Amino acid sequence: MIWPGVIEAYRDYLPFDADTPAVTLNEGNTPLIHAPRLADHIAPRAGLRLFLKYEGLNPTGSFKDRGMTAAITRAVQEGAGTVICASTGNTAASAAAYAARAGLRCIVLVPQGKIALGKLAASLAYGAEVISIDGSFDDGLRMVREITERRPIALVNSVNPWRLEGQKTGAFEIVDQLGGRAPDWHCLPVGNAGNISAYWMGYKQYERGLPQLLGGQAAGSAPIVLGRVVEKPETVATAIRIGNPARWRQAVEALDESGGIITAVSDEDILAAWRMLSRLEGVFVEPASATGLAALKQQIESGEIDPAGKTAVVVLTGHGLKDPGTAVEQAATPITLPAELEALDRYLA
Ligand code: AN7
Repeated sequence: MIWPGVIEAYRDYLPFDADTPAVTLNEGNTPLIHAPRLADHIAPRAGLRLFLKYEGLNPTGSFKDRGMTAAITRAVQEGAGTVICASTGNTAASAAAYAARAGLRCIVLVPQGKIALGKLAASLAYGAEVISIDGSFDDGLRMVREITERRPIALVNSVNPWRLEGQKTGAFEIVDQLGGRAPDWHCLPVGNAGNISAYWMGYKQYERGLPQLLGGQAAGSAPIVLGRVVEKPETVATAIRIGNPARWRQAVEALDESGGIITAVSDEDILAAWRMLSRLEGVFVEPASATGLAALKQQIESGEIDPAGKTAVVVLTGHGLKDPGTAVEQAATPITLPAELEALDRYLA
């Protein structure tokens, strides 16, 4: 069977009519990878069942595709000709791809110099008009919110409720993949706070149990943890370099309802978690995507989370190839040898 994408797969749970044609790239159906080596590393001998929801395997390399299929399907239904978003990169790439598929004009605003190379490359390749602004994601979001009040352009940031409708399907898949019940802990990075809000909607709607939510923010961009807007957010995890999340209130509600935790993790801990994912389990993600794991490790170490016999799912939101620059910076330099057998033999000695 061909996986039809998240709208067809879960249409009964989504507010689309039966005959609305989906704009889809067959997103979703991403693997839930069992990670016993990693579990042993962060919680030795605790019997933690740890799973990685590898959202980097979506068509444009991030979880954004789940929400974008819904937002673009809706935009087409409403007769939009142009869509716009502000983005730290992944929303831009996803919007650009689905807009291309639907034949829509796509405009994306990105913070100059703060978007990872793979995201810029993809947005341009899909034919979006990429506008680099001398400001932050938050500045861009304010601009696109205001311009869409003034002009007939569809806003496809996660302030658009259809984005959350699509993204909540991640919760349905996790429950299905775990054999019909929610995990004990659901861990993920928090930037604009759309995804954590969407997952909570999904778990509640599916009615197969509720997890406790664990959200991780980068320490230099942690408005929800601090309880105040961060004017100049900074972090190596550029995807979540966001100082004033649009879904702030909804995320706090979800955290409270679930008995969850939101915590800040240092860039150093994000990169350590990022390295663990590649080296212990062979799963390459972009730095922001490791934030949920860094948060889980921190909370186990501090004793806030008891891992004994628990099931935890860590959502890995974006693929490692999104940010090759950081990956190369963080890695050892490749070894250089003459093209001679003896040189290789000496190296191996
Ligand atoms: C890899 O692309 O905000 O809390 O403009 O790319 O739902 O915002 C990206 C966010 C986590 C945070 N991981 O999710 C954008 C953008 C990755 C991301 C997040 C993002 P939200």
